[in-house]
Amino acid sequence: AAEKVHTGTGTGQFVGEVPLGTTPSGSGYQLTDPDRAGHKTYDLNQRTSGTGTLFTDDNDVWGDGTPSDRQTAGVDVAYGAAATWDFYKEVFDRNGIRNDGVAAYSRAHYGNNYVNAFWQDSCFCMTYGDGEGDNHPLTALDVAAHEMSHGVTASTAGLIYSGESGGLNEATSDIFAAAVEFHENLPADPGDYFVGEKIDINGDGTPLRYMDKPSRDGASRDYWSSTLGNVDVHYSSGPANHFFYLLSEGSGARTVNGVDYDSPTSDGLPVTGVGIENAQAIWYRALTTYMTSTTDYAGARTATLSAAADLFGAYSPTYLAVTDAWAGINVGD
Ligand code: ASN
Ligand code: ZN
Repeated sequence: AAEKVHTGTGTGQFVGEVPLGTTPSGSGYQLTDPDRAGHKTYDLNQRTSGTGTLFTDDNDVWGDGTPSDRQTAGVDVAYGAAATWDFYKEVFDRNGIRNDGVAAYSRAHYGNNYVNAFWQDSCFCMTYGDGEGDNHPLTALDVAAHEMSHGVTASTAGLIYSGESGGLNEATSDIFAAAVEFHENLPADPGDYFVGEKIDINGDGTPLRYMDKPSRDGASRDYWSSTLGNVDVHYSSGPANHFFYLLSEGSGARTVNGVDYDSPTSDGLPVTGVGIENAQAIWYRALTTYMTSTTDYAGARTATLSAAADLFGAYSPTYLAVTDAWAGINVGD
């Protein structure tokens, strides 16, 4: 990632010690990021509406890495928003969620024991709960990137949040969550093909979702089938997440960034990976140029093939890898 202009330093629960964009205010500072269109981070103070209060600090040293310090969650989510902003800007020259240069805003400490995080187009904002026991907050980097990417999908393809298009909508958020994490590659949270591995939502150290073999979570589908559209969108995302993993890294056993994966294919045929940077470029172009609100898995295949043809040439090795990765999840041949 490019060097970030900043004035503050924070310690999050998940990001570790990081620079933060802050703004002098009175005798102190506020958590308003001058380098990302003034993105603001608020403390909802356990409320469930409004914006609560903007995080402020007197010496520009934020959080202590524990959930008992209210600023800690602010550090994690402010950094997550900044990393996501930087990813879209640096990698795709996208200027904010809607590509209009306008910052969203973030709200931490929503409700009591609230075990979720969510994006809303209506406020152009994202919101984070403190999790079970108010100390497993939903504030990790991949969660932030997942939520903000719902805003990108809403302002581009507009994939309807049910049926196969809903699974593709969810997968798009998981795909860019992984991509942001790899792009940032923080020592405290290196890139991986898991979603939510830091927040320990299951209480046993397992991630929320696995992209190499989505059924590892006990509910997600690995492969497309004609009943996929009847499945919850967080599980019908599985085959598209699996497609993205296969296209990035290829099938079979592999260690990436220190993590072991073993990715099967529905047809038993091998897939050769093209790297996450090429795979994310294909998915982004497909999302922003070819997919529509009703795109299904078959449509996503043709959208990514059109994108791969634009970026790498029709019938190029990368284009053919896209074909193989879809075949690997039982879409096309
Ligand atoms: N955190 C969830 C998600 O982004 C919220 C939801 O169900 N939409 O998928
Ligand atoms: Zn989602």
